[in-house]
Amino acid sequence: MTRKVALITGITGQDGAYLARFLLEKDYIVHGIKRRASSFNTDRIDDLYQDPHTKNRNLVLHYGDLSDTSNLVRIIQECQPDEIYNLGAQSHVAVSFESPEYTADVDALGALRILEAIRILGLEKKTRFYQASTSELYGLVQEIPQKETTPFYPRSPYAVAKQFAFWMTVNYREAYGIYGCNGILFNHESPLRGETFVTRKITRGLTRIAVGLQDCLYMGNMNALRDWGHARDYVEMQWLMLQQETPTDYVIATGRQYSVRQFIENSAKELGVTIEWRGEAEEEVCAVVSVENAAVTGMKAGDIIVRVDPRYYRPTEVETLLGDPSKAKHDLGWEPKISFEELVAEMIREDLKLAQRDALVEKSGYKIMSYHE
Ligand code: NDP
Ligand code: GDR
Repeated sequence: MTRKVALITGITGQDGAYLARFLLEKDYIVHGIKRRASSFNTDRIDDLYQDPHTKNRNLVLHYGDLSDTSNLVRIIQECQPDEIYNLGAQSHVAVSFESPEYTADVDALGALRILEAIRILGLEKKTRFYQASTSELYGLVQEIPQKETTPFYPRSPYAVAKQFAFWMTVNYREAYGIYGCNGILFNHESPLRGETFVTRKITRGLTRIAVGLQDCLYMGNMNALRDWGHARDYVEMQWLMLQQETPTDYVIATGRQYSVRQFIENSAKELGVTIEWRGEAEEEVCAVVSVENAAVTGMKAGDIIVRVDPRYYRPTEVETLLGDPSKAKHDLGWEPKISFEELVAEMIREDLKLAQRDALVEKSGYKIMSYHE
């Protein structure tokens, strides 16, 4: 039997790394697009890397960019993929307010460029297309919980760009018969999550405080509510969507919701520390250690370990998101396997290892650069 070929844009990101692993285990030949950078940027997939001199490679990386049409056409022509997973994006909502035009170019037009490449190359019947759509489309929510039929109300340049890509995928499906699907994924996290997204910022920050590398963690809107799942569960669904007879769009979520504050509380609990919230006005809210753990030397009773910094507020915020994944369960038998508690525990465990390593390096007299964003 001939092996299936997949092309992943955004292979160096969180989902790209989990999806590449998943597809390689299913015996796919995986091609990925990585951006040229002035230093190595493939940490998340370094364990999968195969030297270009290896014969019959299963994983092939191509330099490219979603803003570069001719590059995308050439790569797609070269690898003739059975499946394209468009995961590449400027994916940070707050950053999209600072770089709206770039975000639109990559997140909106990037998807269109791939869909057009499929058409130009006459691959409409061969190549299936997955678009990484998002719960951010619901923005100012019109219905709780959100499902496939809930109206969109995007609240950031990121979400507006993703809405364009969503409808382009639907339009190319209807107009040209391309097998295209949108996965409307709610937030999903893991130890590979980018350091500036809220969950990873919390697990990284608290573990660094725990080992004495930093004093306090500065946060934005801690009342925001999210439906957080694990990336490992969600990439399985991305693949499943492309294996059906008829293409359609799916909400992928857990159906459970927590606040940013609860994420902080659970993370502290994983470290064996209890916190108490103080402060009335939103900007004065802070988390104080109430029960310490002798093994956690950087957190003593009475220490303020979390404060608010309004610089992390967004011009328009998405206050609450809660997904209804019933359609995915009904049609594809998909259910998330990893719980919120397990997710937090895994992220704390992995970040604690990194913090302990960094503390050791600092103790040996070397400076570790630490960014707080
Ligand atoms: P990441 O930010 O971790 O990864 C984004 C990937 O896109 C990286 O490989 C990045 O490359 C690449 N990329 C960025 N700009 C370009 C560009 N101009 N051209 C080509 N590639 C580019 O995101 P996630 O893995 O978390 O998310 C994957 C996709 O799913 C994204 O499209 C995101 O918007 C969407 N999504 C994510 C959700 C989540 O909760 N994680 C939920 C819903 C949707 P580099 O490594 O060089 O930066
Ligand atoms: P989000 O994720 O915007 O939902 O987009 P993020 O983790 O950045 O924010 C979640 C919520 O936490 C609040 N928040 C903070 N966020 C960050 N990053 N930093 C802070 O200090 C902070 N304090 C509070 C935010 O205001 C927000 O309400 C993610 C991305 O992965 C998108 O690409 C994806 O489409 C959506 O999830 C679903």
